[in-house]
Amino acid sequence: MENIIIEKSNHIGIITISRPQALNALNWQTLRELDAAVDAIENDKDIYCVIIGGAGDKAFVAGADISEMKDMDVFSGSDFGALGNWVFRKIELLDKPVIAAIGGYALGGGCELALSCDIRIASDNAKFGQPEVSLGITPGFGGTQRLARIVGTGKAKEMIYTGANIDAQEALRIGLVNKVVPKESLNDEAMKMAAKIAGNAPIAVKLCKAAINYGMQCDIDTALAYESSVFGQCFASQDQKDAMTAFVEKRKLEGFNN
Ligand code: CO8
Repeated sequence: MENIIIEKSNHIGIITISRPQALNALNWQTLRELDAAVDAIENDKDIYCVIIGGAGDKAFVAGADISEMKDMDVFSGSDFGALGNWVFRKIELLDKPVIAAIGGYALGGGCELALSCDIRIASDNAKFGQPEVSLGITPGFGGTQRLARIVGTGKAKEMIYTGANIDAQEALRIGLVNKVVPKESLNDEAMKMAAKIAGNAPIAVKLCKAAINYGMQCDIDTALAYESSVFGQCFASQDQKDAMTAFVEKRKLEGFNN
């Protein structure tokens, strides 16, 4: 891969989008590589939590690649939008939590990539925006849908209609990000949170993600029935046996084995 770096450390998978010459903008190639990277992470059962970041401290991702989009027509534009939506939905549905570590600009497709992750940690120099209408297009990688679900329709419409950027503190205030940290400690903070998640029972964490995602799309009774079913499934896992036995025997559990 040319524009994506995959690393692994202590059950944490790290995907870095690295096209510094274009502030990590997503072109066809990068989206295809990201798709393959997500597949690789999904297939690695030794990875329990994932971090997605951008190379350098200036940008997470400065959007979809404008120089490639400039000459697209209705067909290639639709295909490009569909590829982005395919990859971001795959991230959203990945069977392990994904943390976006957002250092610098997260604009257009970059903001949309962050929105498809479970948790967003921003550096204090981060800037978020959906500037598509200033370029004659709509958000095309899920922005009109996920932004409204995360920050509410009023704020989402303001950001999308004005195309104006907001800073990290405003993103925190409206619930777009979970946490803002000094830019020097962004990677450490993301690793710390990922390690905390990866230290919990992987099957339970995976089922929590599935239950929250599924429940947000259906009525409360269906959602609660789904929660009961995943709760029940946990009792088939060795993790549950080990963790509860350790608690009752007042000893520290050394780790989960699934
Ligand atoms: N695409 C391509 N190249 C980019 C992009 C981008 N999105 N962003 C930055 N670059 C390139 C610049 O062209 C420049 O290249 P070069 O050095 O060769 O001139 C290099 O990165 C550095 O950028 P700047 O010199 O502009 O750096 P500044 O610090 O002056 O500005 C900004 C940083 C403010 C981030 C500025 O680069 C900018 O405004 N970038 C564009 C941001 C943007 O509008 N993003 C949204 C794009 S639209 C989108 O994402 C739609 C997603 C859905 C698509 C669905 C398709 C159907």
